[in-house]
Amino acid sequence: MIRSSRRLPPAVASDADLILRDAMKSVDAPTRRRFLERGLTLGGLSLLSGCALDDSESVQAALVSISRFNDRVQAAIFDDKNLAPTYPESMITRPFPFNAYYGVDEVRHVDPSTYKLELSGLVGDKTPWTLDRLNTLPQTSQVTRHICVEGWSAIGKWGGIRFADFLDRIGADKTAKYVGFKCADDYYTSIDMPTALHPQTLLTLTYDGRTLPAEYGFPMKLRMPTKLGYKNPKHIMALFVTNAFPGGYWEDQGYNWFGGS
Ligand SMILES: Nc1nc2c(c(=O)[nH]1)N[C@H]1C(S)=C(S)[C@@H](COP(=O)(O)O)O[C@H]1N2
Ligand SMILES: [Mo]
Repeated sequence: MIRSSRRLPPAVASDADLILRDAMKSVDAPTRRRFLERGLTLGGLSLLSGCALDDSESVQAALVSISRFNDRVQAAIFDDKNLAPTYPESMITRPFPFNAYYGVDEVRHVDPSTYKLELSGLVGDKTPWTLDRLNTLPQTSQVTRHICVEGWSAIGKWGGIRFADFLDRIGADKTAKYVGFKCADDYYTSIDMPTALHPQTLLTLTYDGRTLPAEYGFPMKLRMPTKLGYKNPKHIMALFVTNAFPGGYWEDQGYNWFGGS
């Protein structure tokens, strides 16, 4: 039976509030903000999910399923012909902010002389790529806005290889669902194939005209102006093409997997 919290006696209603508030901790911050802005109540959530939600487990499950639904809606409305805004170089944010799940004093330093980008999964040519070889591919650059869910955004200039060209070059199966990334820290993430093929998705080797500095992800950051900051992996060591959902560092802790910006 579907219940409305308005019909609950006050004592139960406040229990309901507590259950909802507790379960909210399991969803990502932007989703939580949207729920709160719309004044989501336990009764409202019951209506959305069509279930009587009377314990924190079922409330949590309902919230997570809405968050997954949100991923699918974002994927469905994603248009690969829709370009993110670009900016004049005069608007670049200086200094550009650093962010990671650790402080700047713990930034990883990858050795360029031994570095090789490892490839696996549904790709035709799995030969690892040295930086010299990556630098022989045609390069392009763009000035775009990076948006972090922690509440800041900044404009920066990244240069590198169009990711779609790179996927062509390695014979990636472009009908596969995901591209996953493993980084030199414990970070990992994955993206949908339409975003991987988007013309503004770049495998970047430079920041503001110089070799990508360590804090911004040397030797390589995948830069996607169509996605939130946490979807943009730095210090990429390996990538793979797959149909098995790979998740991500923050995504596995409740952030939206699609993460569109
Ligand atoms: N390897 C790695 N990549 C990462 C992260 C990280 O902690 N490790 N943090 C992500 C987040 S949340 C943000 S906002 C951006 C920050 O990139 P910046 O330091 O160039 O601003 O990197 C993303 N990519
Ligand atoms: Mo972020």
